[in-house]
Amino acid sequence: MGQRGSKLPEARIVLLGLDNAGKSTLLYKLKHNACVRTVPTIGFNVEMVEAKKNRKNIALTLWDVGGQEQMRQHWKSFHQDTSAIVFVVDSSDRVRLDEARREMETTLRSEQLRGRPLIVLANKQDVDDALTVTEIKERFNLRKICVGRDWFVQPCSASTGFGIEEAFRRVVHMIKFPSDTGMKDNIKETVHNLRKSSRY
Ligand SMILES: Nc1nc2c(ncn2[C@@H]2O[C@H](COP(=O)(O)OP(=O)(O)OP(=O)(O)O)[C@@H](O)[C@H]2O)c(=O)[nH]1
Ligand SMILES: [Mg+2]
Repeated sequence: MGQRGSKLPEARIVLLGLDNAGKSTLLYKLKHNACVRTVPTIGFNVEMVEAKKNRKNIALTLWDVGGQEQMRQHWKSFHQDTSAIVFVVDSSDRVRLDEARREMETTLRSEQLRGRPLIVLANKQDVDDALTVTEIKERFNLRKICVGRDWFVQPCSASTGFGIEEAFRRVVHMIKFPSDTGMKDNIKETVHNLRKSSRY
C-alpha cells in the first residue's frame, strides 16, 4: 500500500475523457463541493480525497488529465499504477460520442490497465435530451469491450453534484489496493517522470 504523510492507504484513480466532458468540474466538485469555473486543462490536475473502504480511511489520488486531442497522446503516461479508470462522457454531445468511444477503446487496450475497473460517468444529465445510461452502454458496446474487468455506468452531473457521491462510492467499492497488486503511488515521483517524458 502506498504511504504518504497522511499514512493512509492510497489508490490512484485516473479521470479520462474528451475535452469538455466535465472532468475538472467533477474533480473540484468532489474535492471542494464547489462548482468551479474551469478552463481547458493543458497537462493535468491532481487532488487527493479521503474515503472509507471496509470501514477504514483511505486516500484516493485523482489524476485529471486534459482531454484535448493533443493531450491524448499523453494519457498513457498516467496508466501506470492506476487502480481504476473513470471515463467521463458528455452525455449531451451526441456528435462526439463515437470519438469518445474510440478513445475509450484505445485506453482499455493498454497493458498497464489490464483488468482495472472502469467507471463510465454519463455526465451532464442536467441537460435536456442527454443520452441515458442504457444508450451509452449500447453505443459504447460496453458489455463486449469490458470483458475481463469490472465496469459500471453512473449517470451524473458534475455541475449540480447529482450522482457524484454515488459514483465515487462505486469507485471505492471496485478498486483493489496497491498492496494487492504490488503497485505503489508517489505523486512527486510521478510528476517528475511526466515532466521528463512530455513537453506540454
Ligand atoms: N450542464 C453541465 N455542464 C457541465 C457539467 N460538467 C461540466 N460542465 C461544463 O462543461 C465545460 C467543460 O468542463 P471541464 O470540467 O472543464 O471539462 P474537462 O473534461 O476538464 O475538459 P478538458 O480539460 O479540456 O479535458 C464547462 O463549461 C463546465 O461548466 C455538467 O454536469 N452539466
Ligand atoms: Mg479539464
